[in-house]
Amino acid sequence: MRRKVIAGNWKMNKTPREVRSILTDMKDKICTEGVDVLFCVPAISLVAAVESVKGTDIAIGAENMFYEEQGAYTGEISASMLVDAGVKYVILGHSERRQIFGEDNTVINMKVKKAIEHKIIPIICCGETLEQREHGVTLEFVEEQIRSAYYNVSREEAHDTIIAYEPIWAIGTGKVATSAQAQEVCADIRGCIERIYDRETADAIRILYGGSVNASNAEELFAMPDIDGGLVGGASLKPEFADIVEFGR
Ligand code: G2H
Repeated sequence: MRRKVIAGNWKMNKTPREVRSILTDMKDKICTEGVDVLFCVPAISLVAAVESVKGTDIAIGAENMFYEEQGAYTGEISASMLVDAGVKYVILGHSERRQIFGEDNTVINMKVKKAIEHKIIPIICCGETLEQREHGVTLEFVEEQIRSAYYNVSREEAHDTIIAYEPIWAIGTGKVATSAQAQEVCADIRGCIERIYDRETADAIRILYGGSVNASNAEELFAMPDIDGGLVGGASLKPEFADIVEFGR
């Protein structure tokens, strides 16, 4: 039985002061028993977020990081900086990073390896565009993203990683994938992990669904056998996030 993960992704929303105030308020309303709960917040608010949830089981994640250790990479943030700030997770390869900032599978693989090296749990995002879905190439496209992300990652290293399947056409659009559509791809991703490694690793890795998850659709999505929780954007900034967490317990 895999423990579910409910992760908020605040994207480029809220100032450090707002992050502190929202988390201070939310942390008492969220029950973390039996479920892993985390908030991924903008880099400038990571320290404030870690301080705000201190004393609870809520963890903080970053929304991105760079794959080099240190040096002349203006504007970037390293894995060691995240560790030092108390960050436990990092979202890698979100479609917004891929589409707006041009991150490709190779870059994402390098970031995955660097996060693992520093014992930060990567939440590796994948997902197809509407055009790809309509052309019937969803599974092969997502498989390619997964195979690349895990390139040169050992079975042991892969064990604690998390995958988030986020169909691009469902992100922030209010158009959620049906539970059957989400389950089909998540099951295929699990099959892909088994083909890369083995059954045990495939059974261990948590696969989340992301894309317009809210308190009305979370229960049905999380009941699917291969969906181990959610990467929640818009709804993670609202009080309904506590209800979404309840469906993961
Ligand atoms: C997908 C998701 C969070 P939203 O990007 O990663 O956002 O729930 O707003 O669609």
